[in-house]
Amino acid sequence: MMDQILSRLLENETVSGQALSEELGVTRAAVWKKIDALRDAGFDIESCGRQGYRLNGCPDSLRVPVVLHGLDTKWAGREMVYLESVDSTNRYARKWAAEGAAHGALVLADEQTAGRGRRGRSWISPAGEGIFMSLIMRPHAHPSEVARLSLQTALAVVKALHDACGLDAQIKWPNDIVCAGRKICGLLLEMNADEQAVHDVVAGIGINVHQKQFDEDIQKTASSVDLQTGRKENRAAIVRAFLRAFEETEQLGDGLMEAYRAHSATLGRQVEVIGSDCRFVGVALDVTDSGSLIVEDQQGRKREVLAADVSVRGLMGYV
Ligand code: BTX
Repeated sequence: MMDQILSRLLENETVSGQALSEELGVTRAAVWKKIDALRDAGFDIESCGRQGYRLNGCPDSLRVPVVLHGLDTKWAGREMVYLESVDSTNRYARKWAAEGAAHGALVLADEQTAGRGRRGRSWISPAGEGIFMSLIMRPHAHPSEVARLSLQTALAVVKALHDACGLDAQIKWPNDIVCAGRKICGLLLEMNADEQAVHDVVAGIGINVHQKQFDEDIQKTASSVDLQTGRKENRAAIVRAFLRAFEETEQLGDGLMEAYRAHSATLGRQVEVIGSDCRFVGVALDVTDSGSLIVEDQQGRKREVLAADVSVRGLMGYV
């Protein structure tokens, strides 16, 4: 009911308590209670006599009506769930996908208590500080084509940060989003597929937005959007920009790889490739359609490395 009231307040100049109670089939006292709860959550709601209520200001909230307000996408984010706290939006989204969530459904959380990174690592996800979201997709694709979605997601995040905050971020292969040499976003794509077909893909995106400091182990490699722009950015605006950018990047067709390369922080750099059974230094030359990195080693051999097998580090630091 809180979200229904919030939607009405976002859509209209003033909303009468009477109209709300009739529309929602509850007493005016019940409406008043919810208005109070919204005020507690930081929404600036003015009581204006008989006219009812007016919304004068929104906090930095990821509640569904706030994110939906002004969203102009066709399918991305058209169904949305917001959770104040969840273990992992990816875990939640995979379950929802298995239960039949639509293509484009989005899970958003204000906090994750067990945010997942790649290869069993964890993603630090403090309340109110970041964007933790998972986009569910049902692509008509062969499992081998899913790597493209991962490149597309990375590109959409870069575009969103540019459109919503004027930030020039880059992609550190395979898909960390970095700014000024520090990680501001991580991506984790998980798919449910058999040999012939992909049933669903969950693209998990964690963006550091308001953090001013980080745990000791990531202090030197992490940053946040606010630290980079010097402003307090709006999380809902970034989510909307991401959903829009995702639909736009889908239209790129063959241009996707070119756009990815143009925003790569890795290509053309000296890198160290570290795998369980290999370790070498070389120059990153290209990224293939299937998402692997081509590195020319010091003997002049071109070697293709897969994201699942190795990590890549710049010789001059993290990127
Ligand atoms: P990754 O394995 O590339 O990155 C994880 C590593 O990054 C950690 O081991 C740590 O060193 C560092 N790290 C952890 N938290 C942060 C942070 N907040 N900022 C910068 N560095 C950090 C990247 O994995 C994939 C992350 C995806 C997170 C999203 S959030 C929504 C969705 N749900 C979920 O459980 N995961 C995804």
